[in-house]
Amino acid sequence: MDYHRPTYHLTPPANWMNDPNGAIQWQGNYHLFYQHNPHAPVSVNKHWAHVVSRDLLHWQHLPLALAPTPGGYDKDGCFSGCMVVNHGVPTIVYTGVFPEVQCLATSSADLREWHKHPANPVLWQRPAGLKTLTFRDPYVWQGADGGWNMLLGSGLDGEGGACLLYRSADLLQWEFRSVLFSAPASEYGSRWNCPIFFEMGGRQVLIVSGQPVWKPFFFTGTFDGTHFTPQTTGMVDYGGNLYATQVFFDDAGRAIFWGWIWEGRPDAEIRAAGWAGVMTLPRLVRLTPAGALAFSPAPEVQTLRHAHMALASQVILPGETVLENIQGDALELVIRLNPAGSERCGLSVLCAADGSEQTHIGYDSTQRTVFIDRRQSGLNPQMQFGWPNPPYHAAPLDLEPGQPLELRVFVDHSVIEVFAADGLCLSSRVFRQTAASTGVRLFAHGGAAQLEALDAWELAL
Ligand code: DQQ
Repeated sequence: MDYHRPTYHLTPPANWMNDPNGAIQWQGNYHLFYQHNPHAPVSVNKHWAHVVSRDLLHWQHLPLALAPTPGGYDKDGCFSGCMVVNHGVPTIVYTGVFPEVQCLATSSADLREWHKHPANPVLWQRPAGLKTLTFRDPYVWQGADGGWNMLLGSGLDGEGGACLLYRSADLLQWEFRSVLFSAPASEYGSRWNCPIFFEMGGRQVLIVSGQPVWKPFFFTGTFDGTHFTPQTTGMVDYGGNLYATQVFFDDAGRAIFWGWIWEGRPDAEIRAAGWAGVMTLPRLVRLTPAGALAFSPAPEVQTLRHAHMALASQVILPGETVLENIQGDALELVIRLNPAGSERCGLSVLCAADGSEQTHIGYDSTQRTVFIDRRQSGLNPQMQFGWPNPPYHAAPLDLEPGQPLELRVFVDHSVIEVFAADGLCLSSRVFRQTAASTGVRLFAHGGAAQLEALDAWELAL
């Protein structure tokens, strides 16, 4: 029994998963594609895997949508991209590698059989006069005039991450328009992957994933048809384990977000497990009054709730309180906790009975941050934190005096997703030493805290 394998998050049936691709609601069903190596849990030889769901949670795995063509323009992989509907024809726009070129594939109306377009690659020339680094991950949308726009994730050598804007009348002939936007490498990475660009609440939203910082960022601002001018910026997820995102609008007009939660454990362990990569829970995206992006679990996630456990309001004395009636490794925990006189307070999950391993999630009143602390998370000597991913992550959260911390914490074996009431989220991975570490504790340090309410549910599909 692989006790690290999530049970209610989407994972590949076997082998490798990374970026979500081509998300769409089509004929009522939710379709999602993802970067997949069907032959090994290793990040090479990317195909597009395909899953379908009626509720964003229960997925049926369908035949692979795209595979590299030996000797072809995508011989080294079918990299990330998007889906558009062109005159009623479902069309994938993706990057073939190497070198990076943009390609199309179309399908019958059931989205089951994909055919690469004979005109591929439809875009291979890079803009003249620019020193572009990457040239990939098309995000395509139709303008009010019926013409097509495409953003490519790139970087300008010596400057920073950048998005390139192209225009086309037919998805086949593309003309370079502009560098839509770029930002300093020191803060946002030198190469951008998986750009997402959409309008929300009167603002234009840009999301990019930056290498080599391995973080997704958002910007909200204005778009004049050629250039994007940001007014706000922030992190999409503060947990340090999330990269490469998609946002699509469903038939009800909801902006639904997917992201790839990566492993961060040694290759030998991944090979032994036989699978790698997890998709986030479906998240709804909204704009705060200040123009920042905020995230919350899609309401459908509540349908996963089974046995309910609860704890009444009580003082949490300094130290740790072991909860006898709440435990598990597939849980949702909803906590309302007033930090009161404590310096740090919160809950610990995946705890060993003797406390020797546990993961802390809570509020630091001295730093004014919500945090996930994995410094005690595993005795596993092999455990490491992968790409630059330290064991402690924090997000700024200003609680007013007397205002409780409100968190929804999802534990799914090795996955933890934390949502704060104001829309911050932290996604993380924890590889505990033993399957028996399923305890839940409350803690307060530097003073007492006041628990207002704690509800917990076992979650299952
Ligand atoms: N993953 C894909 C690329 C993308 C990167 C390859 C981001 O298209 O830039 O699997 O994780």
